[in-house]
Amino acid sequence: MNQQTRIIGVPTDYGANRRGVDMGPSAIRYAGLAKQLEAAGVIPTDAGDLAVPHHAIHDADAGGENAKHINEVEEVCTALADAVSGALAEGATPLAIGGDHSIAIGSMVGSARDADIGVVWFDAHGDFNTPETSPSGNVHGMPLAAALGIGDFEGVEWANADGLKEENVAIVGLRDVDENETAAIHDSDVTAYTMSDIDERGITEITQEALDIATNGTDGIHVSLDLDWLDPREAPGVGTPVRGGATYREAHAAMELVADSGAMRSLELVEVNPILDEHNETATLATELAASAFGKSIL
Ligand code: 4U7
Ligand code: MN
Ligand code: MN
Ligand code: MN
Repeated sequence: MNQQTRIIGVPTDYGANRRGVDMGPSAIRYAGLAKQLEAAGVIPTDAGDLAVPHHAIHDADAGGENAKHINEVEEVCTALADAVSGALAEGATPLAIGGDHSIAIGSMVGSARDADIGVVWFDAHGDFNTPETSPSGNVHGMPLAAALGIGDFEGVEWANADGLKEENVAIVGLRDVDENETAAIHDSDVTAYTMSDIDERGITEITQEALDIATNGTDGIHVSLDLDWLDPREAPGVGTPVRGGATYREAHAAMELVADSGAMRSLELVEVNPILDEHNETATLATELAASAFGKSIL
């Protein structure tokens, strides 16, 4: 029987500083996600969108300077964690579509609820801040630290991913990291690869090494794809673009290696901002990369 995948829409922007990323799920569906997944040979079902609390005046009421909208983020991530673990329990691979990257806390907590997991994190950014170190207070810059229970996140039950260890986390594609994040990444057992590592050793070797780290002794991996991992020329529709990112072919090559690993238990596509996009091309790219991660092949 073909693999089932369950699309879970998470239309939230509470973790980000830009409005519009909450429209990501619509844009990604409209770009043809279900068709792409079918082309990859998987059977998609769509669970619809999770309910996201409504705020009429979003920025005037951020609630908590150091971690803006943390209560809303908790509410959304708790619901997503249940949806992710529920899909897994029913034999479907959860595919969360965001939404800003704070949703990754929910994905990882849900994916690691009844299993030991690894994580491969494709991103321009470290997402390793804590409320204490964050220069912005935006939670989308904190999900890895949250899931690993670092700093202020230690013992924060809703945010900590129980079955995830630092030594099974690999970040790929870094090129914009805050000073405090650099120190925290060095202090941790997380492995991080910069764009320079990709320049020197090539996307295939780096991705394979990241997959080896994430699969080592685990039951499977969560793959987190922040579209700002790609170069802004390929993916202009993101809130925090950084020049010098992965090319179109490098991104596909990496996702094809993910598929070859046979280890992916959950996937998320985040940070697509349709307001900043050009003709929905970033959302379209997200659907194509998801297809590659699920094993779409040309011949
Ligand atoms: B994304 C930043 F300060 N590090 O913490 C921060 F540069 O999910 C950016 O990777 C975070 O897009 C980017 O706000 C979060 C900033
Ligand atoms: Mn608010
Ligand atoms: Mn990110
Ligand atoms: Mn990013």
